[in-house]
Amino acid sequence: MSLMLNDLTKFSDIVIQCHDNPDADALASAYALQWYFAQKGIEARIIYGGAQEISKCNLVLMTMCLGIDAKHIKKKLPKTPELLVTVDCQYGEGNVTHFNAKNVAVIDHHQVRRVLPELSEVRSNYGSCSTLLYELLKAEGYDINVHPENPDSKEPTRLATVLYYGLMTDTDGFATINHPADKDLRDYANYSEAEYNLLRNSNISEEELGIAADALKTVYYSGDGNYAVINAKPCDPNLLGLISDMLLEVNNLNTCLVYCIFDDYVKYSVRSCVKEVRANELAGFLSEGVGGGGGHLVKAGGRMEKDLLAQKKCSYNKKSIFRYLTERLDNYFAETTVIYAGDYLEDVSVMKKYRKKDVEVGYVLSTKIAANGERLQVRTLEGDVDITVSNDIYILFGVEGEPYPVKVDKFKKSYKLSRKEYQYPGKANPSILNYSNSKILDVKGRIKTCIAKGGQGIYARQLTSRVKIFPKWDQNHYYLGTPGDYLAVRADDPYDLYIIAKDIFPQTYEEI
Ligand SMILES: [Mn+2]
Repeated sequence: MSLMLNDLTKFSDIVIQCHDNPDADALASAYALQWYFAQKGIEARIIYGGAQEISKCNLVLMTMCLGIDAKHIKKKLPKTPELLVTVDCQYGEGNVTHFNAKNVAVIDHHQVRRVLPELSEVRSNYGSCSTLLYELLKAEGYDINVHPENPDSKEPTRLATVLYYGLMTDTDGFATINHPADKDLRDYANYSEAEYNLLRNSNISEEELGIAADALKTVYYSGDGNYAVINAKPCDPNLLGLISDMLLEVNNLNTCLVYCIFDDYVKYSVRSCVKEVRANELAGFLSEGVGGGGGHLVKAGGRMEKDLLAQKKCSYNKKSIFRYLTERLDNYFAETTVIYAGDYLEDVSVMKKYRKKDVEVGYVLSTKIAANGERLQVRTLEGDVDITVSNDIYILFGVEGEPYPVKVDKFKKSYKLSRKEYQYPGKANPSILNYSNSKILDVKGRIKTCIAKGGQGIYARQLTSRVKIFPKWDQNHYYLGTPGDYLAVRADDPYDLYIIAKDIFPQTYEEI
């Protein structure tokens, strides 16, 4: 799965679809793709579905003043297009209204959540889809700063302005940028300052300013100082985000929630500025069983459905919803233990001792799969961990193929090598991302077999509440354990604590 824009030009009847309630990044990406097709003499239409027509002022401005012609389709497309390309979203997702198409392509920068069509390009660690369009255009030899009809002109281009604005809005005003491609677009785009400033300062309407002002007067601060909550009047999700951004600025406040109640659902926005609370994890926790939530480390959001709240005996009124959310937040903070490995000792005298079964697992030395010094993101079962490739770091693959980074001394102490050929248990490669090229590494063929030595064993106990462990090798990201998972302490190093997932533990360990 990967595509060049060129692959799409064999079609002539093309529709570009933004997600429902399009945001600036979706519109910008659609515009850039339409621009590309126009260079190839193909007229593509931009559409979006969903209940609502674009109403946010900056987006209206984008469509009116910058001439982005996006059609709101209320029912069906008049005719089935040969090709439908979703931008800033994936075909089949909940917020992407279904339209029939003979062929489908996906261009997106969110997490991959479903089987993608053959024609797909998803770069999940890009800050915006605009960045991806910039990269795809570059790959076709197009310079976003050049006017095709007047290559000598140094005037800013509309394309550069739109992409720059799309990136800005999706990265919290460039604050959350970390991918090099995002930085490239930010630094390279020759955007029109006049148009950009107008867009940037047309974020909310007078009415929305009023909603925000009213909302800010009704802050509830939790007694223990852990969080603050605001119930705003029904408003655009972007405004929710804006209110929560402002709320988080309060000193001594590290986590906050802003929500509004619609007829059938509650929409909320979560912010956190401390490493002990991942906003996306908290957003998911709040809606567990009643909806869904997610996002990024600092900014996240979600929704809770009215009918599912009813099943949890939460009446659908202001008071009950407020109580539901604050109880959930109180639980989250009260029942979560944060452990910083290195300065924490668990009382192992009350824990049972286990040894590793003679299970065969896989290993690879990190320098065999990437260049020395490169940064990798290893997606373990308990969270993403960043490592720097070196001869010191091995990656282990557990019984279900799940990757774990491990230091050389620990590896040599705990595992013996085997000549047996390794069979990776999963279908796709484990998720190990190389930051330098944003690609998932192809490691399956390079993994060798090793056998866990019983070693000194571990002490373990099953968790009854949430635990977050900052391991010794990554002080910025925690491993999350939820009830049922196991907290393990190495018998020969009481400072080495980690989490073992509940399904993995019985397969890998036996009591001694
Ligand atoms: Mn986006």
